[in-house]
Amino acid sequence: MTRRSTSRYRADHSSTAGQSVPTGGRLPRWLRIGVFGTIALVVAIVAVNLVIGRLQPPGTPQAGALQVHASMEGFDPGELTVKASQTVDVQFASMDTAMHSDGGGWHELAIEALGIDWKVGPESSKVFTFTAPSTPGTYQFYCDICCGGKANPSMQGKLTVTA
Ligand SMILES: [Cu+2]
Repeated sequence: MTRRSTSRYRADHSSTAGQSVPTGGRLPRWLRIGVFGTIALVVAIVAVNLVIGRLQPPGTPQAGALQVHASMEGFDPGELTVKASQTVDVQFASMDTAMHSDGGGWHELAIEALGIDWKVGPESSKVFTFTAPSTPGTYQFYCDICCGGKANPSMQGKLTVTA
């Protein structure tokens, strides 16, 4: 008697468990498709906005000024070339939004040897003027604000002063 009731219990238990697995914890198919579709759409909109944002630098580009864009990926361009003793305008822009938790979208372009330390806020640009040294050479520039600071290899650039 006890054996029978035990086996019966087991049979009942396993059958209900077997039924509850496919339905329990899963949303209906139409809802899953809807949720997936909404997420995919939101991701697509965010991606498109990021790309458009990257393509359009903040502020109107000033004629004659060298354009340097900074983002979490680094400097664009990463190499600048100027002539010795030349006075240069550089329009330095941050392509990142204030949403960046690391640095809040601020970027820097610093060359210690030349006393350059330019900082620009999120999605904005600023024109800086400097006079290149009279002797040719190369200078590393970097950003010390965002991820990893000065040690971050992507936030590095090179200024070449030609004769
Ligand atoms: Cu930076």
